[in-house]
Amino acid sequence: MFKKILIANRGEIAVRVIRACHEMGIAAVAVYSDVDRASLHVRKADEAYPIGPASASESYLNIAKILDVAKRSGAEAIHPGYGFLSENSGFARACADAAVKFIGPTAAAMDAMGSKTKARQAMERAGVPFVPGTSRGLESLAEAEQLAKQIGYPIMLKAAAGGGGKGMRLVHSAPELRSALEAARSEAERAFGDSEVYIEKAIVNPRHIEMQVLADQHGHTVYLGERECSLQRRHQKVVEEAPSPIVDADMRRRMGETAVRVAQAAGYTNAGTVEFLLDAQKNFYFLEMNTRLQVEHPVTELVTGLDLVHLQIRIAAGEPLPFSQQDITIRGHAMECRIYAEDPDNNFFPSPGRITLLLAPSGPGIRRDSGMYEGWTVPMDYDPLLAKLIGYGTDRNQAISRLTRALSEYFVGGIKTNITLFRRILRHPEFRAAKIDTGFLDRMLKQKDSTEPDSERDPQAEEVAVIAAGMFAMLGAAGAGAGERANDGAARAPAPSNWKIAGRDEALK
Ligand code: MV4
Repeated sequence: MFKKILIANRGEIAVRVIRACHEMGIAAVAVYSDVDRASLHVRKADEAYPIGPASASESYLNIAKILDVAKRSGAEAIHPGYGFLSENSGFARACADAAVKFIGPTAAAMDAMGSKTKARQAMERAGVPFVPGTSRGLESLAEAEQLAKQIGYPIMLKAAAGGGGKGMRLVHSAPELRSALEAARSEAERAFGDSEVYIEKAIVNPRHIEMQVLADQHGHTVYLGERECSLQRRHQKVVEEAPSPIVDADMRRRMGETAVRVAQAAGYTNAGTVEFLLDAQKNFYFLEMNTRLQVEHPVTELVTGLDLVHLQIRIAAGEPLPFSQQDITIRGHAMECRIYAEDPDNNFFPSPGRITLLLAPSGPGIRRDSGMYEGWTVPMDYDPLLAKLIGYGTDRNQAISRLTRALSEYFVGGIKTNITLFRRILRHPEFRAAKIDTGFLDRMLKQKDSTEPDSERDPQAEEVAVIAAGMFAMLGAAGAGAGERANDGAARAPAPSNWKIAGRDEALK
């Protein structure tokens, strides 16, 4: 087993991996950019090395600097987390060349999944169902017109090098095709330096369900069940859960076995995720494979009882999987909220800044993976994911009620977060009934929220409340009538808790 691992990442995922290292008796090496000197992952690691300025391309994406730290620190392996270099096959190759173990798949397996047209060709050979369409780049508008007519509108144009919705265009009818093709091509060229675009039948308001797989270096591949990831906004996931409320045991087995075939066709090792789109008739289609540990991995950990990061490390060290498919069972229900430093009342505008007060929830069935602490300043240079709050229960309703309770305990002062948004999602009748597809959140955000008290909905009322709270703080809690309320409060609605008032008062300082 490794004695020392370098974590080539920051924030909550770096903290998550450091924790696994420490549980396994492995020393953890952090790297940090100039603006991350005081970040939590640096504080939790056993050693930490600066790797350059805030700009990711000069720090967390700089392969030479990271490998230099690996050499100087004596780290035998690198965990890339998610984002940054995690799906960069050049980095995996550079690690191999430097005799440092990359905790993830081989560069070749990453490349096999990197191009969507290549991946579709491989899936065709492996007999995996994928969305009808072509598996090679479009040559001309005339060819696109002919194929679209065969497949039937609506169709989707996608960049072969794409992912996350970039270079993707939904086309409803033939007259739109020319400009959509031009737009998809130029977006793909700009984003990936590769203008290859292919065509797929569009699935209208699909569900997005993904299957976790694990493969060791001895030819064993297993699936760990699915995650429902349909709740997203602009290709950014917001809430994920496991199991998916619409997947039954038979469908789980069929999807799982398909995911294992996908992984085997790519010569995949370590942890990976196979993404599927589900149509209204519950047909599932292979979409793409993510060759990394995903943000939402904790929901799978909670319902399987497995630790994916421990297993990633053990697989990378050459150990065989310590269980087989029959040993894996799904128990209970888990749901994750992604806490972002962004303002849901102002078009989800990023909200970096200093965290003046942090009241963090815990209690039964609650897991919190966080990269923040009180007094820390959230930098504006990176993804705004601050923390993940995960609820676990015997069933979906219990997971939701625990999560709702924990959200009401969560208070992050000094910056805006999307915590209020989750309260709205979790009590939405359609969400409660699990009627969620990839269009749910946009539809909900367009609706007027009739269940929200006026004070929380009306931005002006909020401003008034802030001014009132400011005056309250200026005058001091005693002088402003905290005592009076204790005397005459009985006649009115229940007075807000003095503890809550004191906490919020503190946040205004
Ligand atoms: C699709 C689709 C419908 N039909 N492909 C969006 C991100 C990229 N990974 C694939 N995406 C989609 N591909 C076909 N043929 C709808 C989406 C899509 C989507 C997929 C997963 C999660 C959220 C989504 C939001 C909008 C569109």
